[in-house]
Amino acid sequence: MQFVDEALITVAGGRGGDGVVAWRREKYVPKGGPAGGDGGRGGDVVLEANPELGTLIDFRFKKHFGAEAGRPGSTSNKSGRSAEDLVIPVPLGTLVYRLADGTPEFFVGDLSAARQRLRVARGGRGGLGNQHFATSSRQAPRFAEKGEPAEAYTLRLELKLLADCGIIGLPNAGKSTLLAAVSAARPKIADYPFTTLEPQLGVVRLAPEESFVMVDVPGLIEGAHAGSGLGDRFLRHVERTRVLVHLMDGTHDVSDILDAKRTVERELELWNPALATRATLPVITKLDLPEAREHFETLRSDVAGLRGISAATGEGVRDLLYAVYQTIREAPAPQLPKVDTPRFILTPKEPFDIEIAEDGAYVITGERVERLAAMTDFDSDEALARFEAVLAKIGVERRLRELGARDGDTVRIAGNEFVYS
Ligand SMILES: Nc1nc2c(ncn2[C@@H]2O[C@H](COP(=O)(O)OP(=O)(O)OP(=O)(O)O)[C@@H](O)[C@H]2O)c(=O)[nH]1
Ligand SMILES: [Mg+2]
Repeated sequence: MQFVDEALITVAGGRGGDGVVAWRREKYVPKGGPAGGDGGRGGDVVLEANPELGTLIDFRFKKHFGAEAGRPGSTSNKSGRSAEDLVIPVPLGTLVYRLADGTPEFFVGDLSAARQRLRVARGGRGGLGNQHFATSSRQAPRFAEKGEPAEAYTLRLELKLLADCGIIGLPNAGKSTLLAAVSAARPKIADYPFTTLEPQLGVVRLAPEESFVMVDVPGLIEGAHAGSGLGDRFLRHVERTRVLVHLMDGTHDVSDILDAKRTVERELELWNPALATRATLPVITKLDLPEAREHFETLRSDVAGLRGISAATGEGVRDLLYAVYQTIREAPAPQLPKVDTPRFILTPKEPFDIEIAEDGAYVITGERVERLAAMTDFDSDEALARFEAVLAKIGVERRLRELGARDGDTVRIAGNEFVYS
């Protein structure tokens, strides 16, 4: 069983609806003023944490998600309808990263609370209708703005599976042996301490609808909370469980067993005081060995709720699993450590860049100019004039001159070619 579930998906917001060119119609007025409505907003793509989902497996089959575009505006200054957001359910605990060629991935957010939402791609805003472009010198603008292109990203989703039950105890207590006996997990088992180096997950199935996830962590030793034996790396997995099974090696002397129990309890509490009150089932292991059975009989009167099991013969194991299952159903969900979800960060507006291509053309790139180009209807001379006016205003014109552009040179922006003049 995989510990981390992953998926790559693409998300695209909906493009904004186009603004339109229209004129007011009034009685006795041959042609009224501009009355073209604005386009509607394109939909955002939003992830929503759904506690009923357990894996990211659905994303193996559906990987591409696009929100609807906004509708174009219409006459009489009527705006187009905005599109609904596209809401994609993901399991609780999903981490979201954004990928981009050649740059490290960017952490977008963590969906750690039920129904929490995270916007992962913004829809485009609607283009403005011609009503907005009237000025005293241009009373009849015959152009409108096109809808804004939307954001589109490739995301990596990562799900850290949450275990319901943690198996804890000193090294060599028999934790991995128990996990292997009750699940399909195949952790390494050996007669020496620190056999297990990474947490191992297994799904325990009691009946078709009754299952839980168990995590077997490396043995806890004194100082684990401060990092000894890599304790700090796996104690956080234990932290998220609803019930703990505390295994004690029955072959040890009675006084050593009690010492071990206190050591483990202290380490848990030092790591997180909430663990001191977590439901815990104390269990003596290796009951098939005579000395273990003897120690178990002695300890029963001292340790409340003590159970005995043998993972080798299966004795007591079924009862233990049902007790674990019952406790999980009754236990409250553990308080997860709070993760601050960063607010959605918009792609920064970069200033434009001008490069001279091999054929001598000036190639202008940059989010703002490319967006402006995408929203301009180049079939309209007036729209083109406005486009040039904006370029001049943000300094593109001056920079071209500085670079030596002359009349007749080619200028390229986002796939459109212009003649410099
Ligand atoms: N006789 C007997 N031996 C057992 C039983 N459970 C575990 N063992 C043995 O105890 C030794 C340690 O078992 P593991 O399951 O590797 O112990 P662990 O707690 O996972 O150990 P670490 O990963 O090192 O912390 C192995 O030699 C097992 O075969 C049992 O029920 N009966
Ligand atoms: Mg182990």
